[in-house]
Amino acid sequence: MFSELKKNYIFIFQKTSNMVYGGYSYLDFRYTPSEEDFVVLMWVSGRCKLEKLAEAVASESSVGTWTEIKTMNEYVFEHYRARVFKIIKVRENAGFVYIAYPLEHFDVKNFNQFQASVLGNIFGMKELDELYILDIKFPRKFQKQFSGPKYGLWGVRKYVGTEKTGRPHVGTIVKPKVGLAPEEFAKVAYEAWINGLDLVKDDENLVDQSFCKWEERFNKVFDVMDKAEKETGEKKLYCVNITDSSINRMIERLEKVKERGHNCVMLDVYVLGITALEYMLELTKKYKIIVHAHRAGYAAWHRGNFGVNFQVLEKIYRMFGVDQLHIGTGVGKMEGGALLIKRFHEIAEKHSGEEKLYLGSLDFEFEKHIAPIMPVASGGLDPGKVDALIEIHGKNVTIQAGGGVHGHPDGTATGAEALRQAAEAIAEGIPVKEYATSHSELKKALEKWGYLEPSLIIARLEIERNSEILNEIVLREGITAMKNVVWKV
Ligand code: RUB
Repeated sequence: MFSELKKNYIFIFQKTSNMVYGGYSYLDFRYTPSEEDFVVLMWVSGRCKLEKLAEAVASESSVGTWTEIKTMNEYVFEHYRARVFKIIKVRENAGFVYIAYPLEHFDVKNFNQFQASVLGNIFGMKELDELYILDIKFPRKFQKQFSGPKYGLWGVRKYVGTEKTGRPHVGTIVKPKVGLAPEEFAKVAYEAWINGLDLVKDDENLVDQSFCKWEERFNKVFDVMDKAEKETGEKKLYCVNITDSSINRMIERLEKVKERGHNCVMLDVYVLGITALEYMLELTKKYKIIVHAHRAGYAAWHRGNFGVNFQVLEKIYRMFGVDQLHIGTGVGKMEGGALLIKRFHEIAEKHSGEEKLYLGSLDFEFEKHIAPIMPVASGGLDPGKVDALIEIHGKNVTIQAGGGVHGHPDGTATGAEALRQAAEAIAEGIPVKEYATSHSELKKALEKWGYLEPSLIIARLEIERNSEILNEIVLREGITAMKNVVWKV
């Protein structure tokens, strides 16, 4: 009974769906995207043939609508329409779709308008069962409108003084996430800094609660940071969270940060949205303040069958110019396997990269002036995971541990020492496990949390050598295999 109904429904739908894209064809398989086109790679599945679904998406996200319109003219269609230039069918009604959008379709440096076009209505189209934007290639001319990070990876390294040693930066998120009073918070921060950590940060959900008012916390932490810098002779970072739904409140906080000559703020970039982020970045660049970007909430876009891969957001954040960005760990508590997170690391650190279909990644190339950003690996880390983590990220990374510092059997001070020792081991090229034999703080951390053998991660990364097989799997099984197998490797 149910299958009969379903069959009828699909039949009726296919009959009536002849008009979804309004009588114009958006398929153009002979088209080669120009230097000025945006290229979008997406996974599409739905209730009619893949070609039709692709046309519907291209139409609705560019110049078309569900029916033929008398106001359409040749010029508009030729100049502003999106072109489906490649389709890889996995099933009759599902597959990978490549669409090119002309630069002139979009406003100048108005990302919201781009989002409303390419990442807008199409998610609500009823003929689609799945729509996942895997990647976007941003044309160079578009990138030229953005200035990129003021500091980025090398600016932050210069500030902290690690350009020469090249050791990973180490930091902590004060835990519990929320609840400590300013005095208690500052005490934890001080212990972390004087015992070797470079960075202390607020958690994503701590801003200005009644038990820990922003200004009081900021002033107290700033004072102990100053003290810690004098005592250790090292530059320290405090990523104070200024995120707010009120721009005015964010500006007020930023002014206070600037008045005290502080170096860094944190923004929850995904929840802020691009408008507020752009505005705040203009100010932070003017005031010469480093921006640490926490991505809380990104996974609402990134996971599931309707969504946008984090790598798209990452490229946007780099172009707009955050200095350090959470990109996942590959070994910790958050989603994302070694291969996927390695790709995210490349997008943060490298100038260019080749296409990797099995990861859903197009090739990329940043304009020269768009500097690399400092990748932040955070979430479920502890010193015993550092060797494995470095296999994915290399040394250009900030390693953050909340639980993995404050959960040390001897508390925050010893936990901070242990994490710094792990970073020193990396700088000296000695395995953390070996370094632990002569460093009791590190040894105790490994005893508590164990040691993740880097060989396990190396084996996962080596799977990439068989990229042809990975591509074959993805081309045969589609996004399910990509997400459930390749992304989890
Ligand atoms: C870290 C923590 C961070 C996550 C965010 O705490 O909770 O907010 O790293 O995740 P802990 P991501 O070290 O105790 O796990 O960096 O993936 O966005």
